[in-house]
Amino acid sequence: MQFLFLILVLTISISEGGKLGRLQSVAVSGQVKCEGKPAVGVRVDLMESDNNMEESGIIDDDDFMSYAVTDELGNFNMSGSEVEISGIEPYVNIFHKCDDGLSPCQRVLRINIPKSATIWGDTPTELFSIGIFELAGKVIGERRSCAYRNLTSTSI
Ligand SMILES: [Ca+2]
Ligand SMILES: [Ca+2]
Repeated sequence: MQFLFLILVLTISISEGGKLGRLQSVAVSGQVKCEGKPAVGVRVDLMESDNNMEESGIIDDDDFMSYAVTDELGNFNMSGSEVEISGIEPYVNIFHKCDDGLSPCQRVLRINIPKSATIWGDTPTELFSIGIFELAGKVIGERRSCAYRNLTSTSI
């Protein structure tokens, strides 16, 4: 009987997008500034970590869920979902050139989103806000990336 139950659970789980686990989702918003002015045209990726203690790609590539580009006020707002057995661990990567001079590529600022902001299912019921974030100051552990360097000309 327990075995049959297990088969049933696995069948239901696998049917959701071909990945093992259950669909979960998250919604996030925020406003980014550069030296007090709205940071316009900044790319923000909503990711799901599969490398809790390491950089993405060491164990497995983190999952890309969604992205947004900040509007004329520096605001972004997006939601995303991912199938996973355990709870999802969402974060945003903000790719920007604020206070970066002529350095190649872009600064990448990572902000983790708390698990309390995630929900089972495909429709987030609450919006997690990172608030207003000033990009100029360096944050310990920030990286650089050339993934979206073509956006640089239209970004700050
Ligand atoms: Ca994960
Ligand atoms: Ca994952």
